[in-house]
Amino acid sequence: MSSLLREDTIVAISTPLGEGGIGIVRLSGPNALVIAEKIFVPTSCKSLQDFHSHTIHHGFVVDPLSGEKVDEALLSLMRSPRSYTTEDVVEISCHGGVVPLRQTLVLALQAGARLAEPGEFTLRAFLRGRIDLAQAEAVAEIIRARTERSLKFAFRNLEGALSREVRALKGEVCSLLSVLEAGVDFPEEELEVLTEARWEERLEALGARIEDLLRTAQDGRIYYEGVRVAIVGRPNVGKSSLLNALLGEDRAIVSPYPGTTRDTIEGYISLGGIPFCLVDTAGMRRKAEGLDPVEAEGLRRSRRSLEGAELLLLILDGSQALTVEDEAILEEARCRRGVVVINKEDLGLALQPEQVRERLGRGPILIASAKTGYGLDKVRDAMVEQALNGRVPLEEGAVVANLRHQEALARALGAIRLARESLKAGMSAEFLALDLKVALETLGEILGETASEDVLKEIFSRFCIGK
Ligand SMILES: Nc1nc2c(ncn2[C@@H]2O[C@H](COP(=O)(O)OP(=O)(O)OP(=O)(O)O)[C@@H](O)[C@H]2O)c(=O)[nH]1
Ligand SMILES: [Mg+2]
Repeated sequence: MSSLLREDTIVAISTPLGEGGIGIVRLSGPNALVIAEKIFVPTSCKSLQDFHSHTIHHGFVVDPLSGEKVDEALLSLMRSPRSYTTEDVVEISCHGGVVPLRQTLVLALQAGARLAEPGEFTLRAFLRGRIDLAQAEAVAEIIRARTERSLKFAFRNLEGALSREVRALKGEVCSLLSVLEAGVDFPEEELEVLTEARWEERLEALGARIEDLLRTAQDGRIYYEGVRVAIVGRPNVGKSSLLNALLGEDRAIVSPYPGTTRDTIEGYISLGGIPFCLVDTAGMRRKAEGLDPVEAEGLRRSRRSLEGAELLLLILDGSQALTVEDEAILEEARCRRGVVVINKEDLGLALQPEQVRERLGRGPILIASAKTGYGLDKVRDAMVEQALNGRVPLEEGAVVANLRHQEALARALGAIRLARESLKAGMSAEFLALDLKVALETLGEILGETASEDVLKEIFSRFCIGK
């Protein structure tokens, strides 16, 4: 870990590159002030060294060699240890253009700073002990959050919801271990300190708590990763119209001619806090013969979308009786999660939900009109319900959103189960202790206490530069 914690001063542009109101160049490290002093001239003409922590100063970014002003800017100063990294941090808010930001960055580099690696500011906050690894990862989750709900989960973890839970689990494992170790020192009293039944109970409760946490990973994932929905149906039933109506924009071409959509078209919406990726597809035809190569490729893509989607939005034309093509698609959808929409309600219904039910079995069948908007709220609700698949929305507590955490928890659970088996098999206390130590170490990985340098590098390389 020590080789990752370097004593130099790093710099990066911390805002996205492009045109914006402002852009920020951030410096962190023991020489942050010395370097900033070389390239920033405050209008007050005071020395930066005299500025109090957590103050903002107007001035100019100046090239120290030519004395030329590069940009007008505001400088914020956060002295160690009350800063993001716990080091001295200086942030220069420039005008938000690529050139002023790049120039300021180059001047800082020439003045002795080193270009920060991705996530290095957050890495320093972690290595210097301001946050643990689970919290550092929550920072990346906040930046990547795609809905309000996933942001809420990530924020809870930044505030330490997951870390507290993991620490509590570690505390329980430690307490069991200390009892065991006392027993090892006095073999004749082995396990007597706690009766065997009490051991079973405690191990079981521990396992159940880890299982609860793991369950939030499954339930939480859809809020982070979203749900892929394929809009399928035969040509001309109104798939693209429904995509447009759900997105509230004119995304896909709609026409009265069957075979309008040839390629797959994607759009994103957030429903019930879940990000949905809607994929409009080319109408499914029974026979691929007689299609031109573009249509044939469109059909192949439709198939791929149908197979790759977690949810189907199967569209039928309600103004017509079921066709052989509809039946074929309904047959494929039988074993899939999804919502059937009987569309074109405004034209009068020639197709009743019962007729669809006979062919489908389970799953919601709704009547709607992409044209008038009739029934679309019910379609949205049904999509959320199907996506949740009987799970209740997660209202409070820690939510595991990260594969690394999930994997570590699963290993810890495995170790606890092994411990229970060792106990049942009447193995000696050493074996039990071994399993518990594995659980302890694995839980420590989540907080970063026992994470290797490679693991840390891997995690922080996925951050953006300047974070
Ligand atoms: N009256 C009425 N017409 C609709 C409705 N939905 C779609 N249409 C019409 O049906 C025709 C086909 O609509 P599209 O959305 O292009 O159908 P599609 O399923 O995407 O068709 P392909 O891309 O060819 O597979 C268009 O003329 C739409 O205006 C509806 O709810 N009511
Ligand atoms: Mg279409």
